[in-house]
Amino acid sequence: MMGQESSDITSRDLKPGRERFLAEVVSGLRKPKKELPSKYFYDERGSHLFERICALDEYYIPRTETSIMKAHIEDMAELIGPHVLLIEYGSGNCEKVRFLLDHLHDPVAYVPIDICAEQLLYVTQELASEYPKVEVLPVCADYMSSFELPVPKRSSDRVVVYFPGSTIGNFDPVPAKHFLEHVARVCGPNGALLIGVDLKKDPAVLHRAYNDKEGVTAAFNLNLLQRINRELNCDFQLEWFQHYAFYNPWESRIEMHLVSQREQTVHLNEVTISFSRGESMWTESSYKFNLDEFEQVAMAAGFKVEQVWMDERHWFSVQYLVTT
Ligand code: AVI
Repeated sequence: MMGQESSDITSRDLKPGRERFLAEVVSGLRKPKKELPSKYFYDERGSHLFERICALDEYYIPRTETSIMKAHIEDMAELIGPHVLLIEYGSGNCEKVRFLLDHLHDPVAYVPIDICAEQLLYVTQELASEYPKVEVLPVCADYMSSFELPVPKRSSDRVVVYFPGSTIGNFDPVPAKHFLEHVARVCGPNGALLIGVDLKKDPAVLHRAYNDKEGVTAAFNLNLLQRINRELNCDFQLEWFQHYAFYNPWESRIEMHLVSQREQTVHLNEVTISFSRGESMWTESSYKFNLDEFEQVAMAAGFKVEQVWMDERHWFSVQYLVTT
């Protein structure tokens, strides 16, 4: 079978530029409680490290989500229906969507949206030749910003957004609501969202998942500083910062930090930032939900929860939401 030529793929590069990256980093480091934006984890090395995290024994999310998808894919495909335009936010290596595409009924087009341009282009070219009947229209963007969706050649019956992996947990509550409102608008009146949502569980399980023995999560966290050094002309000394992740049960979230091991100063272009010993930069939150809490969030954003599938231990859920 002939695949689509790579030149057929319209990749729209709308990712944030260097100026915005610098502005976000400087403003985060000037806050009384320093923070760095987690969306910048995913440069080429960060994306590879994240793939390694996904293969770790301790990091239960991909395994559990896949088992739920395998057990219920026929029901999911039935609910989604034929001739859909499928959009995936944060498509990464596009591994998970293959399984969905294999079971959907004649999907019209697939729009992967990701911030990592290198990976997006390479992966979607492969995907386009594997699925010659599905028009693949990649968009390189920070998905919190608004952008125009590409229009497929064939018309679709409905727009369905796929958002696996519980990436929704990486948003704070207000941005999470805004993001889901944005998704509801993109889906339109007859639209739907198939979303992975990580659930509350024994904090010891959560702690292990973000503090793996091999130190891959630590390397992923520290890679953010390496990226800032390289792209923003900065001089973070990586050996003077330590990965620190813990579950905060009052806020229902894993917090990832990088903690300064000594008093030090760091230079970012003309800006100087001082750190005291033990001072932290907050790099990521990963919220965990119970079903009622997530339903409230979904309803506030204009969705109705139509179906929830879970694993036996109730560690993770895949949910099918429709626009109201
Ligand atoms: C992408 N996201 C859902 C991951 C999570 O579990 O919050 C990112 C991650 N950070 C550390 N390990 C994995």
